[in-house]
Amino acid sequence: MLRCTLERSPPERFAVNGILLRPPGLARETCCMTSSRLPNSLDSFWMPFTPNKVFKADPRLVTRAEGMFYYTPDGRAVLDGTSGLWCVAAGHNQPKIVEAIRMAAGELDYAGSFNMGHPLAFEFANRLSTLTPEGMDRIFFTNSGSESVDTALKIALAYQVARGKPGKYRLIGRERAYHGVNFGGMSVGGITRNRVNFGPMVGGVDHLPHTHDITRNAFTRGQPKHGAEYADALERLVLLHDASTIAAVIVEPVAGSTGVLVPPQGYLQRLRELCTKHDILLIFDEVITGFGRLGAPFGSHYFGVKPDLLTMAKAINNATVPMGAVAASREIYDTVTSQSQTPIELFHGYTMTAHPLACAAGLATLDVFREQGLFERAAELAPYWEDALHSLRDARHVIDIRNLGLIGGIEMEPRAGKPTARALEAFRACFDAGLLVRVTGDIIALSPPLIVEKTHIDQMVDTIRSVLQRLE
Ligand code: PXG
Ligand code: PLP
Repeated sequence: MLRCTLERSPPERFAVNGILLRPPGLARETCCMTSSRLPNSLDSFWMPFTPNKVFKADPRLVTRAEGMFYYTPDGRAVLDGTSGLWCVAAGHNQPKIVEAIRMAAGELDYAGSFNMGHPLAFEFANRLSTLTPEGMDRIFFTNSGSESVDTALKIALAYQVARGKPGKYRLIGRERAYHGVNFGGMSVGGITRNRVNFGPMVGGVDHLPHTHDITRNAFTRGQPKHGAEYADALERLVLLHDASTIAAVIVEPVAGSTGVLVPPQGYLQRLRELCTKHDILLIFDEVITGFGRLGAPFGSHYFGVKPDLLTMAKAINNATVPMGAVAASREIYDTVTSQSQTPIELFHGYTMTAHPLACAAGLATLDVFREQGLFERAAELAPYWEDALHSLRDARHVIDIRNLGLIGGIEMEPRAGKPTARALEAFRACFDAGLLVRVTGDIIALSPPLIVEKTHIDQMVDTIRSVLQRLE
């Protein structure tokens, strides 16, 4: 196990497993310049979605990455089973993407997009619009998935106003959904812990039921057979609120963060039919399912269901520079821009919208996806991935396994009276055994870079099997 200790009295020293890593006396400024040098303190960084005290008492640091691997300060390779946080689709430190960022940084460090522009923004939007579902070719840039979600919700509301239906203001999310952490996304989201301490949320929000149904669907390969009828709950919300008050429904095509919930066969199609029937916009949150994760450009292509708005982030530029985007249908863009009562049609945007470095990285990323055929590769590997994951069916503690494209979820029986404890221990044990997994609840989630080899998949499954065997 990696053990980092910090000695406070000068000279400050940082040790991993007892090995002193930073020579005493090294200037503080030098120390902070690259990620390969270790910090002189872990105190100031308030870490997101992390038990800060626990982490800082027993930190796990990585200082370098390449291809399928992270490297710890002592040079140990850790196989990345999660593409970072579902985002490094083309593998780490992809040379072409790194070079594109270097070049862009030396040419145009920053340019805003309020009333001015730079070529990379338009070029990247044009390129992205060739990848999005047909007709969804108007692109609004943000800096994260959370911002993409809030942007999409605001566009949905602005569209209803622009078409003369301001009474259509309700937003429908789903239980167990993750739509980021900003107020809009948190409100339509359905993960209780992410909501409880943050007040009354955005008004006019309701939720569909989630589709997780382990009693009927456990150990399904791919899309479960049972549960398309969960979409019919929208009819009940329409009865309750009336369609004339509902602006949009937002769902993740495959719910990722909550623990890999694959949509039942026919569910998304049914939801699309009901939204169309009741004149409600459908938003697909494709922050995870976008960019080849399912072996197609977007989940929309994979499922053959077209939303009206589509959010993306993460793999948009291989997670090298913070960026997200919303793709809107031509109809939505045209309505909002032509019906506006004011010169500015949408009062929304970010200082960093379409940052030059993010766009340059995005253009290079799309090149890499195409040159290496990574979406096709994901589709070709998916059956091997499915077989490998389901070989863990008889592993200790496992009560369900789910998969689609290059996504996998392994659900464990929670330890009596201590939910999530087993998963957290599994995470630590896997890391120490050289494998990065993600855990949520008592579920191990996997989403390797699309460059993954079969030998890596075997290593993931072998490591997880032996970790589960040892775990109480
Ligand atoms: N929508 C969806 C569907 C997501 O999965 C967001 C929005 C928010 O994106 P940002 O970029 O603001 O984080 C997400 C993010 C995990 C994990 O381990 C998942 C996410 C983020 C961090 C960790 O499951 N999803
Ligand atoms: N807060 C203040 C005081 C600001 O001036 C701005 C932007 O100008 C923001 C927040 C929003 O920042 P961003 O555009 O990066 O989302």
